Amino acid sequence: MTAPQSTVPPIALAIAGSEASGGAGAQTDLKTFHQLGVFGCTSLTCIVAFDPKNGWGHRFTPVDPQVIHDQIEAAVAVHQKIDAVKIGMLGTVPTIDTVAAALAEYAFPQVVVDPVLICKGQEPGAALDIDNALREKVLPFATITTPNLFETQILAGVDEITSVEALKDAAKRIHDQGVPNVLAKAGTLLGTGTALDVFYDGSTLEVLEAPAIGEERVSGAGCTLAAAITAELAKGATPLEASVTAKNVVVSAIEHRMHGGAPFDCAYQGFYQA
Ligand code: PXL
Repeated sequence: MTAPQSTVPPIALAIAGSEASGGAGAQTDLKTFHQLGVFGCTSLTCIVAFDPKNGWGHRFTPVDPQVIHDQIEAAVAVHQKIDAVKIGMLGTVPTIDTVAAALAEYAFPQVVVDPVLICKGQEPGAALDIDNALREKVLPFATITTPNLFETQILAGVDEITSVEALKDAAKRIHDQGVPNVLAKAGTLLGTGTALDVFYDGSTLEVLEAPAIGEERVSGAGCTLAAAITAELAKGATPLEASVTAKNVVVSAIEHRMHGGAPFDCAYQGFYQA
């Protein structure tokens, strides 16, 4: 018996870290891809396990760079065609070098770079090296990057951003470094009463706003946003269309967040409906 012919979904690859609770990282990426009708595959860059006995710090274990490359090679070889790639947490300079080399080797058509600069539990001394390596080696491959407010300041090289105008200026500065599309995310941090992000593609500058839901940070919101953009790009949306849809996905994922024993909640994508 032959398998029924069905519509073949687009395919997205997350090059990202595992976060064991399933609230963030590659687990979030896969759930978001699936919810949006996209087949997900992964290359894990590191394993993060929160430490409940030590302030929920991040126990961080990098994956061997060769193994990261092997996973990308395997995903490409199996599927032949990857429609879009999401880059999440990389975490070390050797990982950044390996991923940058793979991006050059495979020339993926769409690359979403979520510039996760450093996570709790890593050596603060490594942060600057990681920032610089990410900017110099991975950002040049980005179709779009999705920095949060802190990452926007670092990538744009500006002082603290406290206004929408300053956020727009920072998004332009990142674009001017050669990134075609920038979604600079302030979330609720500019005190607008909304979750506010700025999209810039060199000509269109859009302020995207969504209702702010609660004051608490929700783990996985940033991962969900970037993964949803990746899925929408894989389906053929423009970067602006993908960003608008992705914000709606995040609103739903925060509305349906999971409460547990940690001092933060986890985004859940499973109730999103287009
Ligand atoms: O949300 C940022 C993030 C991305 N990737 C991994 C993480 C986290 C935050 O905890 O653990 C693997």
